[in-house]
Amino acid sequence: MNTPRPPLNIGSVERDTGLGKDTLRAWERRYGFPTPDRDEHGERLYPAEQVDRLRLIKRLIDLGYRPGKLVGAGEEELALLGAQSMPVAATTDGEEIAPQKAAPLIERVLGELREHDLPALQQTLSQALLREGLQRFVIDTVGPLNIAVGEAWMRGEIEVFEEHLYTEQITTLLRQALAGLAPSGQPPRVLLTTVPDELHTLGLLMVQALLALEGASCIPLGTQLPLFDLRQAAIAHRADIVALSFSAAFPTRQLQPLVGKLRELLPPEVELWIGGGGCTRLRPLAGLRILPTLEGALSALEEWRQRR
Ligand code: B12
Repeated sequence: MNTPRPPLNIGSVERDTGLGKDTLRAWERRYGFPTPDRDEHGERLYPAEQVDRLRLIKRLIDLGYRPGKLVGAGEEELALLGAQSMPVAATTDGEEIAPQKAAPLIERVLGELREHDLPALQQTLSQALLREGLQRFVIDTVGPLNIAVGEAWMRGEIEVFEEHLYTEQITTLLRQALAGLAPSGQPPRVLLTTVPDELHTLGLLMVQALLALEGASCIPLGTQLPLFDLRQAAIAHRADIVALSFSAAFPTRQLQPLVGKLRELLPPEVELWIGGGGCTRLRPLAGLRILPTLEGALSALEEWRQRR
């Protein structure tokens, strides 16, 4: 059974939903939603259900809906728009797979997470990896699973600790698979990391698995590497490519200036590849390759090899 979720203050709601404090206050005045409670100091406290609704509204705004229409929409209308906008993943051959094709496995994994059945979860995931092979597992299974786990968390159907357990299991499994691949020593040399404030690691690990399988030499540097250290690392490792992941949670305001600054810092011959849910908000820039999908990383690798 789910335990009651605590209310959040305005700063936490801003971080969680990506909606700025000014926007939250303006909507309250203009549309009469959200309707936060107040703590003993008079500060706003947002009930978890309102935060769920705000998260959904933000996602729909990112998809191009107008705030005014969404904030005032009824529960049913919003739920319908939300269901219609559920992300759909694609297989390597472009066929849609989520939620239909991956659905039984997704249901099983979510069930095992909710039941806290770790051995069963480990078995389900490692069997899927062995059955499908690393490339298809990463693209066809882990991709849709991430989305489903994220959606379940957003709807309050799984707890934060259950989401963490999922991430740890996938991380362990992908690291084990990577450890089994002999280092190729072949170009390109790809340095993988995230910038400060970007905590999501799975995207990087997924890309690493795909590139390593194709014989690229991957240099994983974990998350949150400051930009100057990134430049130093690229030079020290003689990287051909710096590959970064930005999740959809990364603040839009920071994205473009930060990427521009990094591009200036990196030696011009080092390619900059950026992927993840956040990268679709980036504007094109000379010397920058925007790769919203995992398949994009495979094509970009092939092109890099043809160019050299
Ligand atoms: C696990 C998880 C976490 C974990 C991460 C732990 C870890 N070690 O990674 C923790 C708990 C830390 C976390 C925190 C947060 N999270 Co989170 N998280 C997730 C979850 C469930 C899945 C994993 C993930 O890493 N996804 C990111 C990658 C794998 O997916 P992607 O960005 O879409 O990228 C795809 C491709 O673009 C490609 N790709 C990714 N990187 C790259 C790089 C290259 C070079 C290439 C070629 C391709 C590529 O790979 C993916 C293919 O599937 C996602 C759900 C989801 N849909 O992914 C939410 C999700 C990303 N998180 C979300 C949110 C809101 C947050 C928080 C703000 C929540 C909070 N209250 O604090 C914080 C932000 C933390 C921060 N500062 O970064 C939202 C973002 C929504 C939005 N529009 O803003 C999501 C989408 C969940 C949701 N449905 O609402 N999260």
